[in-house]
Amino acid sequence: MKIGITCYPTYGGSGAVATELGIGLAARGHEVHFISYAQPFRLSGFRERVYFHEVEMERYPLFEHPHYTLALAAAIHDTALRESLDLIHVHYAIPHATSAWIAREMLEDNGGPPLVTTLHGTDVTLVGLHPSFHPITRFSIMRSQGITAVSDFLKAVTVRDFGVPGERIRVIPNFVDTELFRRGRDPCHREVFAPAGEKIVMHVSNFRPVKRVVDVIEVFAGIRRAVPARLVMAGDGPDRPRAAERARALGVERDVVFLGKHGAIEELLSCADLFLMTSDRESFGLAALEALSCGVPVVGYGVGGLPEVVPDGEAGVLVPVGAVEEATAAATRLLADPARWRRFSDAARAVAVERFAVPCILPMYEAYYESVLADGGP
Ligand code: GMT
Repeated sequence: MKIGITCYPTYGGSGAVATELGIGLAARGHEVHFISYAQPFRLSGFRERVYFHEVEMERYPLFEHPHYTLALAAAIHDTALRESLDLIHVHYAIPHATSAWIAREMLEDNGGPPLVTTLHGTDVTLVGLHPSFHPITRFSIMRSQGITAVSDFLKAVTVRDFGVPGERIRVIPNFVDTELFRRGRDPCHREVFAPAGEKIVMHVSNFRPVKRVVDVIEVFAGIRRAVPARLVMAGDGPDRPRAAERARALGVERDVVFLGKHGAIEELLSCADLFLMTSDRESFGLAALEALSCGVPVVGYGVGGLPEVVPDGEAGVLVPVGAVEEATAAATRLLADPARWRRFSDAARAVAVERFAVPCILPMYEAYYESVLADGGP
């Protein structure tokens, strides 16, 4: 199959999943064409059957705001024609599903390759809900020949808030490369982050308000009072200064490392002892899954699709949003009890390998593509 994939190329779960999917499909013999404004951050090195098409943005003084949605539509249209794509798969509805719809309309008699839209999270739970975006988001989702959601939670929200019939949405969970994300990798940076044998607590995100990174700092400060530990904060975004300020106010700034954006998260997760995810909404929680795959138990808020990923009380502990003290107690108990930690760590790895590994999920996408190609959808 020749598949066009559009995603955000920047640091974030939807771009990571789209890229890993493309790489995995190419490894299974498909031809994959990424179409975006920059090379996706996890797409490095040469890979057979993988191509990247950069969206050209013409600058013109009249355009105070560049027309990315149109430029992307033109690029999808052009790639579909030149490469004879069989299928277009866009990740994150806004504006990708709209651009792809325009591209299909431009193709003769609307007979372009079918469009599959994967809903990831705030395209449905936040941005898409805004009154100015809701109608066009709904329209673009409904005009897709295939619709997937990354969790049962996200499917239910899409049905409830957008009126999309449930039978039109297929849940295909995110996945993880369990060979890459595993414990005991070399290099392992434990010595660098925890030279005195401290426990390593980690958080990875884009530091947007939904991630509540200040809560991460507060939980860590509580852990730090009971267990020698260091916190590694990977990623960047608008709330980083607030998190740094909170760390200073709580007197733990010397034990918190702000790494900024990092391209090889697996090298860090492979030697972490605990992962914190304190988002107030999370349709899936890919970073948590990557932690589980490295045998790292997750403590976080039990919102959205996260409970579908992290079995509460087995591979992690999930508490209500804002329950900083409960999260602190759960995290401290895990880090202070080696036998309990080992049980949780083994369970974490098992969840990733048995339910979310590439061989479990990739064939679901292939089968779904086949069904969309066969009859325009399941
Ligand atoms: O929706 C977003 O906020 C962005 C998106 C991303 O690109 O990082 O995150 C969403 O998609 C990820 C991949 O499917 C999920 O793991 C995240 O849970 C989800 N984010 C939210 O729901 C807040």
